[in-house]
Order: sequence, then C-alpha cells, then structure tokens
Amino acid sequence: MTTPDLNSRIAACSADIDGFLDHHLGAANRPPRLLAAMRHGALGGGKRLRPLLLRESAALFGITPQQSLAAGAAIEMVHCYSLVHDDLPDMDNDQLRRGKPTVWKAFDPALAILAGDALLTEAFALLSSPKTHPDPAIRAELIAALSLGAGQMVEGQVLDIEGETVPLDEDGVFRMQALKTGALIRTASEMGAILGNAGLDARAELVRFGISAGLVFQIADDILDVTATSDALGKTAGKDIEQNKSTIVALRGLDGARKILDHSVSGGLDALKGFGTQADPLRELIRHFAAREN
Ligand code: GRG
Repeated sequence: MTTPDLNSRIAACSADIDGFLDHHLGAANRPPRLLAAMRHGALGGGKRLRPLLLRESAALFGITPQQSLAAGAAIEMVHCYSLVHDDLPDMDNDQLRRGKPTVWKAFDPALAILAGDALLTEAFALLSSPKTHPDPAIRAELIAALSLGAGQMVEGQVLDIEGETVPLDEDGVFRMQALKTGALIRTASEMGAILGNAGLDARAELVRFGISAGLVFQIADDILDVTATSDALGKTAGKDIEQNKSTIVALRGLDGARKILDHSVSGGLDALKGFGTQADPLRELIRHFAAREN
C-alpha cells in the first residue's frame, strides 16, 4: 500500500518537473505549432516516475531535489518523446494518452514525429548545459547513460513490433521488455548515481535496482492492461490482447505474472541492502511500481 509520505513525494516531484518543463519549453524560440505540440506531449498528466527515481537515487549521495531537477526533466523529455512516437498511427495508433488526445490526434502525425524528435534532442541539449551539473565530466557521463538507455528503448520497440507478427518466446518477451521499458527506468537510477558521483559498487547496485524496478514497472503495466479501465489508465486499456502483443501475462497468466512481479520486487530490495534506511524511499517506490493503479 502506498504511504501518504510517498504520495506527497510523488506530488512534489511531479509539480517540480511540470514547473521546470513549463518554463524550459516556454522560452524557446521555435515555430509556435511545434512548441505547442511539444508542450502537449510533455506537460500535464504524466506521473513523472522516472525523475522521481532519479531524484531518490541521487538523494542517497546528498544531492538535493533542486540539484537533480534538470537531469530529471531530461529523462522525462525522452520518456515523453517515446510516448508521442509510440502513439503514432504507424506504431500503436492510439488516440488517448494521459487522459487527453494523443499528440498526433491533437495536431497531425508529421508534427507529432517532429515534436518527439525535438523533445529527444532538447533532452540532450539540457544535459549538456552547466545548469544540469557544474562538472563537464559528470554531464558527459549523464549524456552517455541516457543515450544508451534511449537507444535500447528503440531496440525494444522494434522487437515489440516484430513480436506482433512472429510471437516471442518467454526469453524474447523478457529481453524486449527489459529494453523497451526497463532501459529507461534503469537509466533513471543510474543517472542519480552519476549525479551523486557514486563509487563503482554503489552505482552497480543502483543499476541492479533499476533493472528490477523496470521489470516490476512493465509487468504491472501488462497486468493493468488486462485489469484496469481506460478511464483509470488515461490511455486505452486492453490494447495488448487487441494487438496480439507478447506479454508475461499472455504467457504466464495473471497469477504467474504476479509471482514474477513479487520476485522482481525482492530482487530490487536486495540490491538496496547496502544502503541502509536512507534507501527507504527507493524501497517504497519499487513497491509502489508493483501496486500502482495507473
Ligand atoms: C517509440 C522509441 C519508441 C519507444 C516507445 C515507452 C514505449 C517505447 C512505449 C510505450 C508503450 C507502453 C505502454 C509501455 C509500457 C510501459 C510504459 C512506458 C508506460 C507508460 O509510462 P508511465 O506509466 O506514463 O510512466 P506517464 O504517462 O505517467 O508518464
């Protein structure tokens, strides 16, 4: 069960990211329709869980929320770009996202492609700015980590699309999901470690935590696709079956998927055992990923 404390941290991070992105995507000198489409894709409604994971990971090393805000906004822009592109007619062909029309529905598919491209490139421009971190070596490491995670997400998306025609086996589903959803979630906790200039061991444990958190997030998503309503999700429910998607729920059933979910939560908690009570917010977060309702 989610504690009020976690709820208030989710709300605070979400408000901070919304405020940052509203400002950051407000001042830019861009064609007005492009800017409007970018803002539609990036503002309003997202849970901002990747920036929260980054923030809580960085906090282990004494980094304040303010100091991790720009890096959190960068990973959120990459996530938003992926959703804008994922919704396109040639991908998931979705009309509803975060309770609003998708960017291609509100504008047009060509502009949605370009708005996604612009969010992606803006993420890296932001990471390269001294306002993200004063040390250029840290900025370069953040860029390297996020470009790896974003590239792996694209690989996962390709495997997912191919899986609609040639069904994936169980190993294939795990690999696809680790790339498509897991890579960016893993990257969030790794970026927190990088911002905090963590030692190699601590960074490796946060990567291990992020891999488990990504798996938990994706399996919960697959379960919600079957059990929740479109209203609760703010996006179309039941798409996996409709599109013949290979998921852990399809392969193992709901009970089997829930068992893997629990096992993955334990794996994430194990990765945190060297961090003591300071890591309690991350412990709560992975449990929240497992129990989330949207
Ligand atoms: C188009 C390159 C490219 C990749 C798309 C992210 C993605 C890859 C596809 C989205 C499909 C999907 C529903 C994946 C399941 C996990 C997921 C990313 C859910 C959405 O993330 P949330 O729940 O969304 O954090 P909000 O709206 O809260 O930000």
